[in-house]
Amino acid sequence: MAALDALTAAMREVGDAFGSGEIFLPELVGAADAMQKATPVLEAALRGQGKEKSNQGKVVVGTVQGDIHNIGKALVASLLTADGYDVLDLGVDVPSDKFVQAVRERRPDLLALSALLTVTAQEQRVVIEALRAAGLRDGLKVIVGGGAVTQPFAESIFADGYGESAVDAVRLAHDLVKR
Ligand code: B12
Repeated sequence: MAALDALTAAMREVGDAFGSGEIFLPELVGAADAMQKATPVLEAALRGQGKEKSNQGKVVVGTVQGDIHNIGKALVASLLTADGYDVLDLGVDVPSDKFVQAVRERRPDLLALSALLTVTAQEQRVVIEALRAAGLRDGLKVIVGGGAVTQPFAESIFADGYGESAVDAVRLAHDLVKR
């Protein structure tokens, strides 16, 4: 996971440099683009390592409505895929009804929600409530993460797990999904 740590640290550094006015939006977007291009390379390398795993369970991932941050969520999807999960990535800015529809049609074992903005973290609650209202919450494990999310927040919205990193997402999947 050294490559993952290096990429994540580099992106944080770029974010800090942007925040302090050292670099500007084109550089930030360029770094984000490089990071997104690195993700499938990392996924392929991880898949080639160790024993081939498959059929670990079905997962749906997405960044919640109002939030267009893709990189962390894409890493979560890639690491889970590399670990043998069958992952459907719904993308970014995903409304709650789209999550509900995907869960209804696909019947995943796990739903992974990402939010990087303080304002959009609340959307994770909306998704969980919409799933409950649709009668789809029982038997489904929901994990949450992203810079705007904390363990106490995850507990307050009745998520089944919180992870600080994409590696945590894989650990949570192992713990929560029993096939
Ligand atoms: C890159 C970036 C962007 C890019 C996104 C490009 C893209 N295609 O994704 C662009 C330039 C588009 C962007 C836009 C904006 N951004 Co921005 N952005 C960032 C930045 C610099 C890096 C985010 C990133 O990719 N990090 C690298 C990845 C690998 O880390 P990560 O996303 O945190 O994900 C890891 C973990 O969180 C975790 N994880 C993530 N999801 C999940 C899910 C689960 C289930 C689990 C278990 C784990 C998990 O695993 C990942 C890998 O280990 C951050 C700064 C920062 N320090 O985070 C700001 C930041 C997130 N942005 C911010 C803001 C405010 C915005 C804008 C609103 C700016 C504006 N005024 O327009 C817009 C948002 C528009 C919108 N509606 O979404 C703020 C959010 C503040 C807040 N708390 O609300 C931040 C923190 C910057 C700051 N310090 O102010 N941004």
